[in-house]
Amino acid sequence: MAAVAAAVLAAGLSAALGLAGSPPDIVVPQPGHVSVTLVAGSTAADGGFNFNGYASGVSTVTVPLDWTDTVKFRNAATPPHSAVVLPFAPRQPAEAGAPAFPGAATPRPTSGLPRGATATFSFVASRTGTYEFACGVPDHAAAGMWDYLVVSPVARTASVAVRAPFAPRSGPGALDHPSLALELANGNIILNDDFNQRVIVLDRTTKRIIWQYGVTGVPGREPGYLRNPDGVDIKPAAFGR
Ligand SMILES: [Cu+2]
Repeated sequence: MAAVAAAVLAAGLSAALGLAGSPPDIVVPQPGHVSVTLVAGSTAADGGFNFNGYASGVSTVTVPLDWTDTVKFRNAATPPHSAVVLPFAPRQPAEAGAPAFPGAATPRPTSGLPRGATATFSFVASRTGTYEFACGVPDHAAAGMWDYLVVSPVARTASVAVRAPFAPRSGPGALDHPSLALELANGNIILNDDFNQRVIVLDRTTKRIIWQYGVTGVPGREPGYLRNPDGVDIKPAAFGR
């Protein structure tokens, strides 16, 4: 279920909703190992402070717990940049601290690497949680140079998702760390919008929210509320009749 949903999120959502751009290139050479390509400053997005054209958590790479992750980093921009895996923090640090996992950084991340330079590092994603690929050069992450990395206890393979570009960055339609999406029988997309504490259904054609469970931004355990929803399951029609 989770693997299918992740695949839908990566492929189905981007195809169904017409996402553009080049999300991080991920390759699974064998189960237990994922290779992620991160290109710093690959486009002019966010003033060049982006990975693969995405900044401020617009892209999310999800990897299964305990997989070995190899990151192939390249700096395509003039300013020095780096990549460090950090615990996700709503407020970005001025400069990178220690990596979240041993070895999960390019060399000397606060200095960065010059234009054209490449570096490869590997780490074991040994703890579940929400992390980020951040540039460790002072003030770069705060300028938006970070994207999500989720270490999932349920994902069966690695995947990448990009927040829908039609979704506004603020207001009721903005998604905040959507982590799972499923295509419904009628073609609409149900997805959980984790940090907005809701599950929503998007109309495939209009891209509008046509159904919601949970109160946007308000976590709770009472009926009508959700607390960091991290998955959806569709009840079979015959179940519970
Ligand atoms: Cu940077």
